[in-house]
Amino acid sequence: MKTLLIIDVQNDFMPDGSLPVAEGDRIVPVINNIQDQFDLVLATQDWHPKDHISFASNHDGKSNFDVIELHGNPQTLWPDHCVQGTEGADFHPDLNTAQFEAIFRKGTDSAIDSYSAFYDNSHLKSTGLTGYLKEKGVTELYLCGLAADICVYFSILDAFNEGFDCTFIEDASKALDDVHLDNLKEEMLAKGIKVLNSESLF
Ligand code: VGL
Ligand code: ZN
Repeated sequence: MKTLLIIDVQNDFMPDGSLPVAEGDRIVPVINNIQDQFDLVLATQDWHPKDHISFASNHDGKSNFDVIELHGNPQTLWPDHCVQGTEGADFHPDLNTAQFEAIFRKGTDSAIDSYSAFYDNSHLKSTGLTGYLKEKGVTELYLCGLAADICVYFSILDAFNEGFDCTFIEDASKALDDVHLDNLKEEMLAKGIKVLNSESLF
């Protein structure tokens, strides 16, 4: 079953949001256009409590984009974003959500961050997505969304490690840092993850 997993196409990651991804809004029509090419369409939302550990505002003396150590791993401190129930956490208003069979929310525990749709950053807790996909009989997984070099990338990596056949849809995604994404693309291709543009889905 051919499945599309749309990562974090939320207002706070749009150019006028609190953690803006340049041209993040440009992918919305691209994603709307490809949904009919899939048997199953799923989405994620970054969904943080206000006291979330990834917010610089919750650490005295720290600034946005500082990096601290958390559970032995580096943790970037972000501007407050995607706070549960706020407009910033909503999907972009033009994103067609009618076909979403399920929405998985992540980053809901104030004490741990979760870039991937599958696990938190320290692999302590699962979102249940692997079990859901396996029960549905999903084998081929196509991923897109925001930010390409953070949450999309870590979701692809976990999906690949869980044994799914993974494809990154490049023009339906935008990165916080394009140079970083170029390096990650090389890494993904070397592992056997496919990279394509949406036109090849038709
Ligand atoms: C994301 C940084 C912090 C993302 C989420 O969706 O890529 N990035 N939280
Ligand atoms: Zn977040």
